Amino acid sequence: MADGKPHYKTYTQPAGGWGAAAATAKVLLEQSVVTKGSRALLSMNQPGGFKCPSCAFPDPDHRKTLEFCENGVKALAHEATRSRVTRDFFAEHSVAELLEQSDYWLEMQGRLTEPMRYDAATDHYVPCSWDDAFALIGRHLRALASPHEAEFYTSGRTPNEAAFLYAIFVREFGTNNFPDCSNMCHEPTSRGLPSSIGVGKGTVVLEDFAQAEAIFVIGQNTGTNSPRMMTNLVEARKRGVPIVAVNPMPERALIRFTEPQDVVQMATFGSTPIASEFVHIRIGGDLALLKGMMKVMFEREAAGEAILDRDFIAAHTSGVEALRDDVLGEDWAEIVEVSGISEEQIRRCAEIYIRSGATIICYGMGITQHQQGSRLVQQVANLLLLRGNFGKPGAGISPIRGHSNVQGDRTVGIDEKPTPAYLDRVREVFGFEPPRRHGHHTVESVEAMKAGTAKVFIGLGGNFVRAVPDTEQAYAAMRRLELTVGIATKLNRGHLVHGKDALILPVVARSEHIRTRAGEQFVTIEDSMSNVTASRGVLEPVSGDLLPEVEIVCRMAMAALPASRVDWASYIDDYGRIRDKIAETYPELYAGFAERITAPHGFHLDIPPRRRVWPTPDGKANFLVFAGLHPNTPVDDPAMLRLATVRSHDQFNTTIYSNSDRYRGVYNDRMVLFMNEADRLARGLEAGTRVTLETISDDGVQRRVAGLTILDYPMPRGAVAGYYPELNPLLPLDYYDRISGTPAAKSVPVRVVPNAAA
Ligand SMILES: Nc1nc2c(c(=O)[nH]1)N[C@H]1C(S)=C(S)[C@@H](COP(=O)(O)OP(=O)(O)OC[C@H]3O[C@@H](n4cnc5c(=O)[nH]c(N)nc54)[C@H](O)[C@@H]3O)O[C@H]1N2
Ligand SMILES: Nc1nc2c(c(=O)[nH]1)N[C@H]1C(S)=C(S)[C@@H](COP(=O)(O)OP(=O)(O)OC[C@H]3O[C@@H](n4cnc5c(=O)[nH]c(N)nc54)[C@H](O)[C@@H]3O)O[C@H]1N2
Ligand SMILES: [Mo]
Repeated sequence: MADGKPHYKTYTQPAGGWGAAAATAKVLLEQSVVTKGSRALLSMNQPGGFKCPSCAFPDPDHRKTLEFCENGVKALAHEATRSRVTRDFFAEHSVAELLEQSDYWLEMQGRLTEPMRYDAATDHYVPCSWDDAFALIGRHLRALASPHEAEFYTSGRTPNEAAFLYAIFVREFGTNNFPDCSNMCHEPTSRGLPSSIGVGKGTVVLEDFAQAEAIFVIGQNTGTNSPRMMTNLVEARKRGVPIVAVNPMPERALIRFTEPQDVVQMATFGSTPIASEFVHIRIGGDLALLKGMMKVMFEREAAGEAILDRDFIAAHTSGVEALRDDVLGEDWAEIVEVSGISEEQIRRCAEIYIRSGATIICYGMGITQHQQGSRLVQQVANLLLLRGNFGKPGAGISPIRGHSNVQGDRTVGIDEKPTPAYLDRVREVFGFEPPRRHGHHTVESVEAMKAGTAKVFIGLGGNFVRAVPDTEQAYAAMRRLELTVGIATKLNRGHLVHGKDALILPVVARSEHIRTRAGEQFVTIEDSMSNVTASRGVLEPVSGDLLPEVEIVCRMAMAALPASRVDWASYIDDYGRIRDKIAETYPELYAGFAERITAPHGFHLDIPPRRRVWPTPDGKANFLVFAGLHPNTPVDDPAMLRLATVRSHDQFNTTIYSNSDRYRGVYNDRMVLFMNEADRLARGLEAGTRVTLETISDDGVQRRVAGLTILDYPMPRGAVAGYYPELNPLLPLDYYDRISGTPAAKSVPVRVVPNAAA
C-alpha cells in the first residue's frame, strides 16, 4: 500500500519464497482481479496463451504447469485491473490537477477506455472519436515543413507486427527518427557487440544454463527484474555450478533464494544460496575487474600454463596481441583502487572462470548505463573470447533485456540508424524509396524538441518524458510541441506533459483478445534469447472502444499518407499478411514465418556466432581494446559520489506498483538514498536525515533533488543509489554513451548539498 508511514527494516529472509507468494496474492486482491487474474495466469507463457507483458526472459519448453513470477503477476494484475479511466474521470480532473498526483496514483486509476483529446480552453481531456483522432494526426503530420520534424517513439511492449508496420509507415513518411526505449537500455549491446562478434544480440539460449560450468551475473538485479531466471540460477547452483554476482548492491535474490514453485523448499522454509562469489564492485568498477581477470589469464599463459583457448583464438579471432599489451600494461594497485575489489578476489574470479569449460556471462543496466557502456560490453565479449566461450553448449554472452519485445522491435525495423541492406529490402518489398539519412535516438529527439526543430511526438507505448534524463528540461521541451500522441494502456505523466494539441489513444493489451473482421488474431514477440513466439490474449478487452496497436499504426499511416504505396487497410484485419511481409523483408531470419510460428514454442532466430560464424567485416571475432580503467570520465572533486538510479522491487520502469522495496528493506518511501555509513559519517550527517543531492557538471545548469532520506546501506565507498524515475532530474541530457546514445544512468556524479533546505 502506498499510504502507510515510511519505515526501513533490513530484509533477512531469502528472496522469493512465501514473501513472493504473499505479494502475488496481494496484488491480485488489490486490483480486484483474483478470479480473472488467476484464470489468465493459467495461460501466461503457455502455448496458445499470451506472453507475459513484463520482462524479456524466455520461458522453457519443458515447462512447469505455471510459468510466471511475482513481478509477472503484478504486470498482469495491473493490466487486467478492474479500475477504469473514463470520460467522467477526465471531466472531473483538469490536467493541472492530475499533474499534482504521483506516478503511483496515476497508475492506480486503471485502464484507459476511449480516445481523448486535449482541450486547451478548459485544460481537460475530452472524448474524441477515433476518426477525428486520426484526422488530427494526419493534419499535423502533413503540415510539417519536413518529415524530420516528427519523432516516432517506441516502447518495447509493442509486438512485432505493429512495430514492423510502424517502421514502414514512418520511413514512407520520410524519416528515420526512431527514438526508442532501447536507446536508454541495451543499445550498448546492439551497437557495441556487432564490431566484436558480428551481431548485436546475446548468443545464449535457455538450454545453455543447464550445461554451463560457471555463470557470471554482472550489474543485473535478477530476482526483481527477470525473476524467472532465478529458476535457472537455482538449478545451476544445485548442480554445484559457481555463480559470481558483480554488483555494488548485495541484491537479496543473488545471495539466497527460495523458489516459490518448489513445494518442498516452500514447506520447509528452505532456500538455495545463489552467489558463490559476491563481488562488491564500485560503481563503474567493472572495466577494472574485467581487465584484472584478463591480466591474470595473460600472465599465467605467459608463465607457460595453458589458460587461453589457443585453437579458437587462432581460428576465429583477430586482435589478441593488442588486447594482451593493453591489459598487461594495467597496474594492479590501480585495478584494485578503481574496482574496489582486492587482487585476491579478482584472482579468485579469474580462477573460477579459468576452471570452467563453459561460461555464461549475463549482464544488465549495471554494465550498459555508463558513459562508455558500449565499450564495456565489448570487454565482456573479450573475456569470453579468450576461452572460446562462444559456439559451444553452456557458453556465451547473455544480455538480459528489458521490455518483453524490445529485442523484437529492433529486429523488425525500429532503428534510427538502419542498415543499407534493410533499406534496400524495404524499397523492393514496398516500392518506395526510404530515407537514408540517420534519424534521432532518444537523447537527440529531446534535443530537437528543445531546439524547436521537432514539432510532433508520437509515442507507441511507454512514458517517454518520465524515462528520459533531465526531467525539467524534457518537460519544457515536450510542452513546445504542436502535437503529442500517447498510444497506451494506462494513464501516465507523459500524457499530462503534452503539446499544444494532444491525444491519448487507448490500446488492447497483451493479455486481451484481438478480434478483427477476419477473426481472432495473434501477435508475435522475440524474447531476450531470440525465440519468436505467438501471443494470444485470453481476456476480454476492458472497453469496446480500444483499438489494437496494428490498427492504430495503419490508420495513422492512411491519415498521413493519402497517396501511400502500401495497402494499409489490408493489414488491419489479417496479421498473417503482415508476417508475410516481415518474411519478405528479412528472408534470412524470417523465411517461412507463417509455418514456423505454428510450432507450440515458436522458433529461434539464427545467431551466427552460435555456429562460430562472425558477420564482421573480416569474418573474425574481434578483440577490441579499451584503454584505461574508467568507463566514466573521472571527476576531480573529493565530495563526489557516483549515483546509480535503479528499480525497486515494486515497479516496472515508470509504472510504480507500490512505494515499497521489500528486498532492500524500504517501505512506503521512494525518496531514499542508499549510502555507505562511512560516507555518511564523513559528511557529518545523521542516519535518516533528509538531504538534497546536486549533480556535478560543467554546463552551468543546476540540477537538484531535495528530500532524500539517507539510509545506511552496504554500498561501496563513494557509491550511492536511489530510484528511477524520481532521480532523473539529476541526469544531464548530454551525459550519455556516444556510441549508443544511452544515458549513463548508473554513474551520475553528484554531491550532497551541505545545509540545503531539504
Ligand atoms: N519487475 C520489473 N522487471 C523489469 C523491469 C522493471 O522495472 N521491473 N524493467 C525491465 C527493463 S526495461 C529492464 S532494462 C530490465 C532492467 O533490469 P536491471 O538490469 O536489473 O536494471 P536496474 O534495476 O536498473 O539495475 C541493475 C543493477 O545494476 C547494479 N549496478 C549499478 N551500477 C553498477 C555498476 O557500476 N556495476 C555493476 N556491476 N552493477 C551496477 C544495481 O545495483 C542493480 O542491481 O528489467 C526489465 N524487467
Ligand atoms: N534514470 C534512469 N532512467 C531510465 C532507466 C534507468 O535505469 N534509470 N532505465 C531506462 C530503460 S532500461 C528503459 S527500457 C526506459 C523505459 O521507458 P518506457 O518504455 O518509455 O517506459 P515504461 O515505464 O515501460 O512505459 C510504461 C507505459 O507504457 C504503456 N503501456 C503498457 N503496456 C502497453 C502496451 O501493451 N501497449 C502500449 N501501446 N502501451 C503500453 C502504459 O501506458 C505505461 O504507462 O526507461 C529508461 N530510463
Ligand atoms: Mo530497459
